Amino acid sequence: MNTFFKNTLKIALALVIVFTAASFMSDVIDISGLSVEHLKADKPMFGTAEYAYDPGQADTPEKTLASKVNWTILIFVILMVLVLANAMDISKYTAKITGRETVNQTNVNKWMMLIFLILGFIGVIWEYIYHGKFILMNNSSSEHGVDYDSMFSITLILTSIVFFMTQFLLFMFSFMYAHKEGKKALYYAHNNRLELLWTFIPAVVLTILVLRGHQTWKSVVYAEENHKGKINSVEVFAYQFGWKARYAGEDGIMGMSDYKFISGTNELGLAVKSEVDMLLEELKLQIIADEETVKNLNTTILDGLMADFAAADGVKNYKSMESIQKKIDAVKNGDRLSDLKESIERKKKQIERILAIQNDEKIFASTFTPAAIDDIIAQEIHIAKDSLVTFNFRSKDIIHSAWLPHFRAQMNVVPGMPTKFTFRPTKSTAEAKAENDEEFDYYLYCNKICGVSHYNMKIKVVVESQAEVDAWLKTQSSPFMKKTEVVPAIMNDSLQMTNDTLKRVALR
Ligand SMILES: [Cu+2]
Repeated sequence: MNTFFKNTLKIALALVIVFTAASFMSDVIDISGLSVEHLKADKPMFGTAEYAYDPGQADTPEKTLASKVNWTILIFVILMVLVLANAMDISKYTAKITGRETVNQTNVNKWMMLIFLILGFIGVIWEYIYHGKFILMNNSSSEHGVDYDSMFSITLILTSIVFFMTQFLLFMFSFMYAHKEGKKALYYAHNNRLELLWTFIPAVVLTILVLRGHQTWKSVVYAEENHKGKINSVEVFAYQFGWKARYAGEDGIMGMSDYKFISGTNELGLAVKSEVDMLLEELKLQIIADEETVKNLNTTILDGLMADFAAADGVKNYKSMESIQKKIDAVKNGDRLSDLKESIERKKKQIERILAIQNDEKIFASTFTPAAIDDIIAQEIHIAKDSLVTFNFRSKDIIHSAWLPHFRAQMNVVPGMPTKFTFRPTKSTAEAKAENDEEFDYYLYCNKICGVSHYNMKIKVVVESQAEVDAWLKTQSSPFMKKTEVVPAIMNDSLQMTNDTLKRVALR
């Protein structure tokens, strides 16, 4: 009676610990994200409606109560306790003390094998049903995408067959041929025929898969070289955090560009002489201003900062005091000075490099052609259905990756290293809208985590007829076309403005 009481007490205590732990964990861990409800809605995976913000509903009292004991976590905790108990081999000690076997480990293991097999298969089939549609797609909007999709499907089907077969054999044999008292295991060391079979079949299958992959890869990578005749092209320029599209203007030639030419008014760094001259002037003025700051750093500038600090102190603006104090520290410990010197050096180098281009007659002539002046810069990409198009990629700052999921295309966008991708769109935006919904649109996304606003780095892609693309291009602006006509006025204004700003900066 005494032992029975003790055991009951122990079990009750264990249950209390388990429930407390489960309740605590379900409060701490939010598992609502594991729900698959949102996947059933049959929403398009990409487009304007993706990642729609769902405010959800306020928790009702019943819901709150239900979430107090989270059954998934409860089962997890129980399993953990079992594992720990097993690890500490509690049953062995009880067996030693009581003198009889309490748990038959062989039986436990054998049934666990079977349960694991069944639960595992249910899990895999569940995955296929709920997420399979995102993997086994056959709705590609590009020519090569059809091959790409079918390769993916064939690989998944073949590996699934092998997976189900081997897992079934592995766990079923563990269940069927578990240890039995008095029964000896069969020693079966080698079988040539079996070895041959399971070497030869995978070798053949893998060779076929790899060869087909190589063929498809070749057709994608050499699409441009293999095509005779004209290919449409668009330049896609990446920066933190967005994209810009550039098209050749009336002349049909895309002008030269260089990162050294990038300025506030020339974001893509096109080789437009007037713009580059303006940039040179700006850089020279900035150097003068920086040098002025260096001269006055420990006198007027430090005094000014001290006065600012005193003023902020007067009104007890602690936030402002803190930021001013940081600036004062930077002046005193020399950080500001080295920053300024570095900045001056950088600008001098940039001027030097630009002049090297301008002063070399040959390079100058090949760089500053009139081609860049009529180039069109757009906030959308329009491409013609059923024609090959080459996307030429350039990056302003860091590595991005241009991803066109509907066209099964992706290419790294690397600063200083132009990359490209050629493909043939086969489904117009209108057709894709009819297939999905009116909200649908193609997008080019950044697929390389490149900073805080990476998630929002995308540009709309429109597939339409060549005539529609041409009509759209007519509505787009060539920013340097208009400017060249009024350049002197704008240039003077801009220089005056820079001058004023610099004076203000220098005085600070
Ligand atoms: Cu990016």
